[in-house]
Amino acid sequence: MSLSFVRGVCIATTILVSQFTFAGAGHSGDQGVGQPGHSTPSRTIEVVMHDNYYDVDSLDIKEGETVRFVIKNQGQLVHEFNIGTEKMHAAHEPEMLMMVQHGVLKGSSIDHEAAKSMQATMGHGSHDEPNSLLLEPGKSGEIIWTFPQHAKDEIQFACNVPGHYAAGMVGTVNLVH
Ligand SMILES: [Cu+2]
Repeated sequence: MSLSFVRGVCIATTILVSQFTFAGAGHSGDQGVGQPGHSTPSRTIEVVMHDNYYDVDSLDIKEGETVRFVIKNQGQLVHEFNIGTEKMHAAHEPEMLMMVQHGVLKGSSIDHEAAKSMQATMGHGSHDEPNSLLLEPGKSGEIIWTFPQHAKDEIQFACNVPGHYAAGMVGTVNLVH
C-alpha cells in the first residue's frame, strides 16, 4: 500500500469526521479561516512548538492556498496547533480547561482513556477537530488545510492549553496576494 494511498484515506477520514464535529461550539466550522484541505498541498510548512511559543511568529500564505503543516512538539508540555480566529481560540480555551478538569489533559501527557469517557458522557473530550493538533512532548503530526480567499477576521495559529495563549503561544497568518 503506497504512502500516498494511506494519506488519502486519512484525509478522507478527517473530512468525514469533521462533518460531525463542526457543530461543536468553538470549533472550526468554516468561520472564515478555511477548511480541511482536499486538494494537493502546494508546500509543506514545518512549525516547532516549545514551552510556550512557536518557532515562528507569523506565516505568509497565499489566498486560497492549500498547505501541509508538519507540527513538532519539542517542549516538555502538551501543546496545540489550532487554526482559528481570536474569538474561536477564546471559545476553545474553556473547553480545554474542562479537559484538564476531567483529567484528560495533564501537563506533559494526554490520558486517552479519560478522553474516551469524557467523550462518551459529554460528547467532547477526544479533541479530534480537523483544524487542530494536540501533541504530547516529542510527538509530531500533520494538518492539511485550505485557507480562504479572504478573511474577515485575522487568522491565528494558537495553543489553547489553558494559559498558553496568554503566555504568547500565538502567531498570525498573513493572507497574501
Ligand atoms: Cu501550548
